[in-house]
Amino acid sequence: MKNLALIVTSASLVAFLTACSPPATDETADDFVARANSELKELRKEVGAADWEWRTNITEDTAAASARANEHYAEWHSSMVAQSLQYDGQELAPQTRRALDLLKLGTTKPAPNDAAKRKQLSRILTDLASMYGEGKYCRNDGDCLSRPELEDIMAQSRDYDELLEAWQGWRTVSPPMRDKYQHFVELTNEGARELGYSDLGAMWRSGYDMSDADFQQEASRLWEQVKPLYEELHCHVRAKLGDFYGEDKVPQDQPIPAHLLGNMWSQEWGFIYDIMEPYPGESDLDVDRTLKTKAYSPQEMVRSAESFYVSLGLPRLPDTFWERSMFSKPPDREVACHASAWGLDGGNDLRIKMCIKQTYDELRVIYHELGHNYYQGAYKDQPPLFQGGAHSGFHEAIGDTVTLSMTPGYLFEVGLVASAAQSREAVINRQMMRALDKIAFLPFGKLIDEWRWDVFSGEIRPADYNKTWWELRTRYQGIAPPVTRTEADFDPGAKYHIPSNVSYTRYFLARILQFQFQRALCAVAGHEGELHACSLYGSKEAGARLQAMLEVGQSKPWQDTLEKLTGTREMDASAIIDYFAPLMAWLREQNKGRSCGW
Ligand code: X8Z
Ligand code: ZN
Repeated sequence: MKNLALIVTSASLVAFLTACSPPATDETADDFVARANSELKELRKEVGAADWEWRTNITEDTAAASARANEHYAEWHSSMVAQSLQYDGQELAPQTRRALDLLKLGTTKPAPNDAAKRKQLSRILTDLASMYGEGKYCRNDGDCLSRPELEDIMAQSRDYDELLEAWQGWRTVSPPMRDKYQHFVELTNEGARELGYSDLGAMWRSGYDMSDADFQQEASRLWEQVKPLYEELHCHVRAKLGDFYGEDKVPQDQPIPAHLLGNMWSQEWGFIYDIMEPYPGESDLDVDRTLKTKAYSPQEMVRSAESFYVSLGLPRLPDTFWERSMFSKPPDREVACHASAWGLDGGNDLRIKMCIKQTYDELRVIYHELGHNYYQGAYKDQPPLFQGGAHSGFHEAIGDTVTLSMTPGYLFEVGLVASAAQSREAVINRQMMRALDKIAFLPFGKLIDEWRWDVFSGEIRPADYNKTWWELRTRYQGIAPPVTRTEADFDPGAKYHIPSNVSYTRYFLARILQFQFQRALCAVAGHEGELHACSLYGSKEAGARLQAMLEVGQSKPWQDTLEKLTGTREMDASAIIDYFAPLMAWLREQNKGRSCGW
């Protein structure tokens, strides 16, 4: 049935587009691509500037200006894709064909080719993102808490009821998004169909240099590879939470209550390390304390991340980065605090936008964001259509790869911890801290788009948005909402990437790829011994190899780029499995006699 739908859709696409597109000109495909590149360059400047203004100062006016700029882009995009159809069926150089394919994929929110609908879509998207960015939970006494404040409670409180209030409180932000989200799905699906895709999910999945079916199979294969790691971690964490909160609160044969994992979305669990620490006091991993006692400013934290990249032989960030980035939450205006990296003006104007807090977790987010910036800076000489990650997972994986080098030895060397214990116990502690972020995240990273793909395909009906969300959360993550949820709630909307329409499989792939990259780069750096002990800090050889990959951008299929770095054309979880081998052996010991699963 699916195939038939596709054929019908592309037939109607041709009919629709040939009716709307300007007559074929004698512009060659190469000339057309050159024009697309030069127009794209200008348009990206316009959209980037408007979006930056809005995300760093959310007002009615800045939202309207961003909506207008995005609408303008959508109009250009529809028209260019229509014009590009004249080259279908022509024999073209592979790079020209690739550029045309990427042009078609040049939006994550395809608008219908109808001015009124385009305007509507653009406005809905800014409304949704503004609602998230401005979201607050107001108590009855009139006291209001922003998302970063609520996240602090989730991370620090160990009081069951206080955690529950913060968890529920943040989810009061999203029910008003529900109707808008449903409308967004209808409009973007219409846009995707006009471009020849069966729905928006199919369009997103087509950006991976393989067929849709193969891509879905790849993602499932990778999940099956890493699932045993997650199951061991889940089992142990549930047992320890049962000890801490009582087995009446955390029943040992049930999913874990979602508000006890130290994170608003239960996606990364590093903040409950204190409850999980395998060998208390065995190693100094308290970077938070150093950041506070040494009074690191946000700028200094960013400088410290930059110096890692510089140690690899990568360039310093430009002055404009330091002048124009937003490092802290301004007191006088609403901003979107969710961290992001910007490569404005074709990568010549790099910036980050964050509300940096003085924690190790945030330091790692800074490394992550700078990974995006170094990628953007490295591919800036590619034509605009090739300025992107080899695939979106590559873009997310660069900064994370670098964080894998923050070994105890590195942290000690740069003065962020007082000692670098090397005992077996210290290794297990360290691995536990890492696993609570890296392994805990895997099912979450996988399920978000599974929900969205089914929403876009119509498999999930709007009347079941919340129910299906929790079904997936429970099935994949083994967690459950701590209070009854109904369709009066819209819990997907309480996660940034849903109202902001950022695809999420990228993060799942990145969690696996970063270990593959690390293994390859550690070999280049001459590291011997266990993978978890490798730090690339100071390795110019590894840096040169990394830079060579970054410069290619999106100009080649990702398989080529991966092969050049790692010698293999397949994404593969064996590196993450190797990396965590010591902890897995330890967890299996701990879990003996426990009944795992949910
Ligand atoms: O959104 C992000 C980055 C910006 S690309 C801060 N991440 C995902 C999330 O926060 O949900 C990084 C890890 C996963
Ligand atoms: Zn990112």
